[in-house]
Amino acid sequence: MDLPPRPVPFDFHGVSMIKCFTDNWDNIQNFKARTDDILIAAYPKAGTTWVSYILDLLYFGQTCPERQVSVPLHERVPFLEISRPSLSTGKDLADLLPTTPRLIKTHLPVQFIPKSFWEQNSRIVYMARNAKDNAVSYFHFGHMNNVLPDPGEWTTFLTNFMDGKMVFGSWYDHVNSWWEKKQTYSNLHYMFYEDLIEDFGREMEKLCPFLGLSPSVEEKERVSALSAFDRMKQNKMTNFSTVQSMNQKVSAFMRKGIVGDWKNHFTVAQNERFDEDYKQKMKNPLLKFRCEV
Ligand code: PPS
Repeated sequence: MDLPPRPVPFDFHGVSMIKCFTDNWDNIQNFKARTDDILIAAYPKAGTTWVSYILDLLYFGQTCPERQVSVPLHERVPFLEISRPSLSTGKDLADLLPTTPRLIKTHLPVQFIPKSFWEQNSRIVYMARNAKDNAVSYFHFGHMNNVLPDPGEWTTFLTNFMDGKMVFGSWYDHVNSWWEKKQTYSNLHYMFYEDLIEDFGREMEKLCPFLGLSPSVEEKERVSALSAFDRMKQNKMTNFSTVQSMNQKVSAFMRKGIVGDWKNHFTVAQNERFDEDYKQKMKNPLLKFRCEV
């Protein structure tokens, strides 16, 4: 079967984007957020799906068990900015969500978030992942998902990552500007993938009060068990096996789910160059990432 040609990124208000995330722009910008909406924001491949599933289980795991086995996670937590021919747009799916709260996913950099989220003071959970593992995950995803530009060879991809020539722009700008936003917008919970890997229970103790939830010990254990990597990888509702554009024979969506896979990809020279460049771009001493746990 012939695959459709890969899209070519273009500059969109200073951020590298592709058409399927900008075609529905006016409708996205006019999205009517509600006070009780929860926006799950992350740079691509930072663990968006993991957080989405955790929130979905916390809110609806007990009350809507049938949804858990019949509706894929990407429909329960629509991707706000996506618009693909002959499929409902993420914005329309979000509008039609029957749940309260509505859980909505986005990869948009902070300056592109529809203003109604700020006006409504909606809760936002931001997930960040260290740049090296994030780049590796994005590289493999680019190969398996034909909606994205061709990532090319690893060396080229890594240079493009460092130059911010990625769909949704620069990782450095994304994590920094969301971090800055947290200083003035208190309804934003900033999480790290590495922390969640290291101590899931501890991170739940921070997340649940932010969400206004106080699940029982048993409920927290259930969420922890169901959202474990291997369980999500086996679960057809969370492993994206129903999404046509993804060729999971090339690389699984639930690929490795670890901290430190970058060591299997970066050469010593690439790592040195990356670290040097990183120091120039990541000057805020309060925003610290861990590349191993
Ligand atoms: S996307 O397509 O941008 O929304 O991808 P995203 O969900 O942000 O990131 C995918 C990576 O997250 C890993 N993942 C997990 N890791 C640990 N535990 C759990 N439960 C989990 N769920 C998803 C997924 O495996 C991708 O990372 P890599 O490194 O490629 O394995």
